[in-house]
Amino acid sequence: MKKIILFSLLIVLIRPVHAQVLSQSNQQSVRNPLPSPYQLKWHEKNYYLFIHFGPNTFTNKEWGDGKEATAIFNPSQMDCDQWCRIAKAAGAKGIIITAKHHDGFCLWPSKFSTHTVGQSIFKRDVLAELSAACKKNGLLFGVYLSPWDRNHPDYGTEQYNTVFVNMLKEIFQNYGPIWELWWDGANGEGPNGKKQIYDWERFEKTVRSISPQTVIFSDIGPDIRWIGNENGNASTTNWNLLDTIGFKRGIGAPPNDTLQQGNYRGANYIPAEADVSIRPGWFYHQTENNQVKSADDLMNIYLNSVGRGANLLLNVPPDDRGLISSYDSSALINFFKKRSLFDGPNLLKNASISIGEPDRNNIKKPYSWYYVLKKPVLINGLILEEDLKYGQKISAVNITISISGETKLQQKITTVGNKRIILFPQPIETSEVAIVVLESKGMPVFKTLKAF
Ligand code: FUL
Repeated sequence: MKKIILFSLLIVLIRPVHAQVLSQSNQQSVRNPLPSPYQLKWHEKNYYLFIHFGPNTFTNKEWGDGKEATAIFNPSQMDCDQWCRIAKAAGAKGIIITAKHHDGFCLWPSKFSTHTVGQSIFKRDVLAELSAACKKNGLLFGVYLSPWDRNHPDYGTEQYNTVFVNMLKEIFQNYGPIWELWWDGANGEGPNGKKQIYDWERFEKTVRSISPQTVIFSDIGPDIRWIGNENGNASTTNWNLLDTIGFKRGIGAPPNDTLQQGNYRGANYIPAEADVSIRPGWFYHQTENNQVKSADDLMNIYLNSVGRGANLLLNVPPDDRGLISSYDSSALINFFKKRSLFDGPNLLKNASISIGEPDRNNIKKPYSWYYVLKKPVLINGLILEEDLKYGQKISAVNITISISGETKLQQKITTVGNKRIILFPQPIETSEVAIVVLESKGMPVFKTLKAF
């Protein structure tokens, strides 16, 4: 026993505390899919904005039928830089815009449709302006392109697959780099009453050949999956793995609770993104100005998404002037201020730490991290992060917060994944923190163990 503690202390002395890598002797035995380098980078982004903007902004609808006159789309003061400045001030890492929603209206002057900004009196190229503003403000730029199109005359025929491929080419060749592509699952009838059989393989190949670094979202991936609801809630157990055999993009995904939790033994690495709107609708409606979510609501959503290992895609729709309204921006900024709680120094930084790990004589002994602080401190909670380049492994952790040996809080959690934020009901005076990994697919590797 003494030997293990001495050995662990030695490890602690020679390694930085944030890279809690234990010995390589107990490597994972279970097959565990790993993320691609692009998925790993995507995990780091945590939180970014969604922009729903188009004819619906002017017609007060959520789903346009594709028959809207192009003259409808005419924002009087559109300023993509304003969207980006607000996103940046609110700590968001990027913006994903509805380049084309189900009504088929293209926010860029596509050569493959007659229902675009090019035919409108507005004339300006919204994609070009947003892509430039994102670059200028150091934000990532992403595109939502609805496969369902209620305007295009070719919809419902094989020719439409070529139209969609051509649109993808236009966007990826002219407006890149594009960080995330969003394929909506909604799939209804086109103007001629027909449904489309999508050529997903061809769509994916088109994107990969021009922009291999883009991560592609749809209900079931290939790179990012939907969280199974539109409230921004991940499950407390959230695996970045998913079985997709037997399911097809756009026409059949696993049940929503499976999307929320992922699959423990899933065959593919497809982490979840939680999308939710700051307002009841996805598009701007003046009547919803008083229903903008408060900073407290947004904080709860953040804890239930980012705090459970998913990424958060928060929709903030510009109004009919083409600006984000002050109702939304002030909620976003207050939300940002609240999140500063997590950004302070790691209160465990100066603690002495001992790490336990199974040995040959006792393989049932759990991996554990014990922190003892020299002086008691008030802590609000903990942030745990797995180093996902080794795969997601942890499935049960016991956390004990004590002062001079007296337990103040004990909590059992399941998965950790990209990030697990545990916010205590109130700050706790603490001198010891014990993190015991009860179940893991092989050796757990933490990137972060932080008290805030
Ligand atoms: C859904 C769409 O039908 C909504 O209009 C919205 O775009 C949402 C993000 O996805 O499937």
